[in-house]
Formats: sequence, structure tokens, C-alpha cells
Amino acid sequence: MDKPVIEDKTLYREALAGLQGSPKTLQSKWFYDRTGSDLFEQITTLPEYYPTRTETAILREQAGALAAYVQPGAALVELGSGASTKTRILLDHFDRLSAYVPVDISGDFLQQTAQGLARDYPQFQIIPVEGDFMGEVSLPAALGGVPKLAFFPGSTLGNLDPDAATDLLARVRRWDTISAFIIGIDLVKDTDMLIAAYDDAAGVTAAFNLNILKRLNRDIGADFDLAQFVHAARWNAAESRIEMHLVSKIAQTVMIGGQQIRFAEGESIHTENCRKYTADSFRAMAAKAGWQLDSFHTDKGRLFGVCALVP
Ligand code: AVJ
Repeated sequence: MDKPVIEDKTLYREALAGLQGSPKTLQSKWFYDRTGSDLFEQITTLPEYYPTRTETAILREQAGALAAYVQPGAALVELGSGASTKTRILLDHFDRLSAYVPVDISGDFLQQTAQGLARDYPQFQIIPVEGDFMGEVSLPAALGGVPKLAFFPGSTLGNLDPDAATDLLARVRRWDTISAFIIGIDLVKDTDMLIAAYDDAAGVTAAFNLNILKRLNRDIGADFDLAQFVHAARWNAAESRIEMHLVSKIAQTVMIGGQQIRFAEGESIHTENCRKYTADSFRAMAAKAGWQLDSFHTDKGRLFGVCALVP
């Protein structure tokens, strides 16, 4: 269970580099320790956080239409599968599938989820793959020649800068016998609604953001005083993204492994980017990676998009 040593070295190296840079940054992948993952689960149920429930509703409504992208005997490969909650909606409708391949970086969690799915979907082979979708995913040899349908829900793609997002799309495009890619993206909308989704009244997103400092204190011996930082969600129109920041309330110095990090009053640590697309901006990015947007599924309010890409 406890295997933090190598991870902590990477966290230390990357956190220090980010905090010594200008502007100061921390990568959003470090949010997700146990507490952070629990807080994110809470976020997904907040009244202001529309993405999860909207995407789930679109998938429910469009599962029949999306089933058209399943070639007979295909494998559904999900990037960053987590608890595979939304996937069950597809599995319930995709009867031509032969296999479901959840890919996740967290091995323990993946095995647990795979067992539950194998029990509930005995008609499909469940083939968990421990891997990082930010790199080359090595799919099992048994999938050679099998048609593949990739699935990347949750607007997780939005955490990536356009170049990195295009690279990810292009890597999946190069998979052998890939036939389609279903992706969830969050859409550009009214700024107040976007800000509220990332700065909820109950303060759960603030706790989620601040938890990264708690993690640095615990895992790499930093001495952040959490009371001296505040959560901020900002809309960056030029980059079409929500940014999350932790803003220093005062001029202060924080120690990390013998290194001093100085903060001016009001200086921020930029902790996350969440890109918002339009159908057109996403179509253009996908085209650069060799994909065509074959269908675009959205809700009445056009809050969220489920995109089906084909080669
Ligand atoms: C998990 C990246 C999709 O961008 O909406 C939620 C993360 N951050 N609230 C998002 C998040 C703050 C979330 N993603």
C-alpha cells in the first residue's frame, strides 16, 4: 500500500522546480493523494460543478448512438479509468464488444475495479493495464488486430496544454486497428458559471486546491502554513481556460528540504489549468492529430461535449 519513496523523490524534484520558477507552479497531477481523490469525488457532486452530471446525462442519452462506433468484437480502451463509473453506461449498451481495457496509473485501484467489472459483465473480457496515458500506453499483445474504441471522459484532456493534448490524440491515433475515440470535453460558457464550478460556496474546491500544500508538508517535509494561502479560480480568456491558483496572503518564506521559497504578498502558485473548448476549436485540434470529428453530442444548455472522433 505504502510505496511513496520513489514517488516522493519525483514530487520533491518537480515541486521544487515548480516553486523556484517564475511564475510559481505545481502540477495538478499531485492533487490526487487519498484526501485529494476523496475531495475530487465530493466536487463531482457539488451543485456548481456541472461537468460530471452533465457528461453522465449525455452518455445515458447517447449511448445508443455511440454504440454505432463499436466494431464487432472490438475492445473498449479507457484512459485513466479510475472507478469506471461512466463506463458502465457504455458497457450496458455496447453489446458488440469483446473486451474492456481500463488503463490507469494506480495499480491497486485498477485491480479492484477490474474485479467488480468482471463480476458484473461476464460477457466481456476485462483486461486491466497499469499505465500512464501521458506516455506511450503498451496494450497487451492479445489486442493485436482487434478493433479498438478509445474512451477518455471527464474533460481530463482539458488539463493539458493544446500541444500536449494534440500529442495525446495523435498517440491514440497511431494505435493499431483504432476505429474511433470518444472524448468528453468541457465547453466555453458564461464566465460566472465557470468560476462558480471551480470556486464553490461550500469551499470543497478550495480544500482540494490547498490539500496539495498539505501533501508537500507531509510527503516532502515542507512547512507551508495553509492559513496563509487562499484559493483562487480565474478565467484566462486568451487561453480559454480556468486557472486555479493558491495566493499568498502575506510576504512569507517557506522551507522545502533546506531550500527557501520566498513569496511576495499576493504572489500565486498556479496549480491547474482546465481548458474549455468549442466544437470548432476541438475539431481543429483533433484534425491536427489526424482525427475527424464524426459526431458531437451535447446537452440542452451546451455545457459539455461528448465527441466521437474517427480516423
Ligand atoms: C479532473 C481535470 C476534469 O478540470 O474540472 C475540478 C479537476 N479541478 N475542480 C476539472 C478539477 C478543480 C477536473 N478534471
